[in-house]
Amino acid sequence: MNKSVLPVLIILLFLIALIALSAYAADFGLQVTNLSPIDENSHNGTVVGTIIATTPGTFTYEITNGNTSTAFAIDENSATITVATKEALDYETFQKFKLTIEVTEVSSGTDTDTATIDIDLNNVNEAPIITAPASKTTVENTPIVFSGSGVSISDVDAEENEIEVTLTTTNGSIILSGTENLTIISGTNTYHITGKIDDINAAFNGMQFDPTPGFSGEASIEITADDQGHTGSGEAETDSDTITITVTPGNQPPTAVDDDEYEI
Ligand SMILES: [Ca+2]
Ligand SMILES: [Ca+2]
Ligand SMILES: [Ca+2]
Repeated sequence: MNKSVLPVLIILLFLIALIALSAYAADFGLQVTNLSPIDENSHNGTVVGTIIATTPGTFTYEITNGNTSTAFAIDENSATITVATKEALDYETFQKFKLTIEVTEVSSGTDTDTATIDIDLNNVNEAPIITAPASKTTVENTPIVFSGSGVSISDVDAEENEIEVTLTTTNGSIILSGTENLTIISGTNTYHITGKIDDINAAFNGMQFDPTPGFSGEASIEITADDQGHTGSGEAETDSDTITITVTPGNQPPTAVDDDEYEI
């Protein structure tokens, strides 16, 4: 062997040994207990599961990977995993978290083992959201047209399922901009609309409110949305909103006067 290579080789072997000693991957017989899928949006502090080291010793625990948006916390002594950020538990974003837990034996300070645990989220039904202006103003006998996203419905988990929207008007009536793919049952000043959200929003884009002819004063459109339970566990969820419409008096046509009253 070339004599100049020998010192380099010795140093390399020394470094390799040092690295091996400084982080010894031990086997603590790690087990996960009480782990079960949890509902999205679970409150902070909800217990998710516990890690147990089955070999004798005292250990500390730390989440080292997979903890997106600090969704979970682990008690470094008891190894109990809990929800830390409920907003991070969003089924529509993540259905599963895969956490890496590093376990260190206290007396050595360097002996570590790792456990990987999968935490599945359950979908919970979340409420629809109505977007609508709080108020509008128009002149007597003059319609209001809601264009663009002036009035619209959203629901993070309704997907392609049908929801139900009810419009109730006072002192006026509604004309939808379309009825494609929708089931509509109309009554006196009420419209029950069933369909997919995209189709309902298409019908709302260009929707017209006609004040009752000759009426001035306060009118309104009340909107309620019921997601029919789509999708996830739990009850059907609803939202409601009211658009207050001020109808101002318009120019009145001249009133005919009986000429006889002015006869001299
Ligand atoms: Ca969600
Ligand atoms: Ca959901
Ligand atoms: Ca929903």
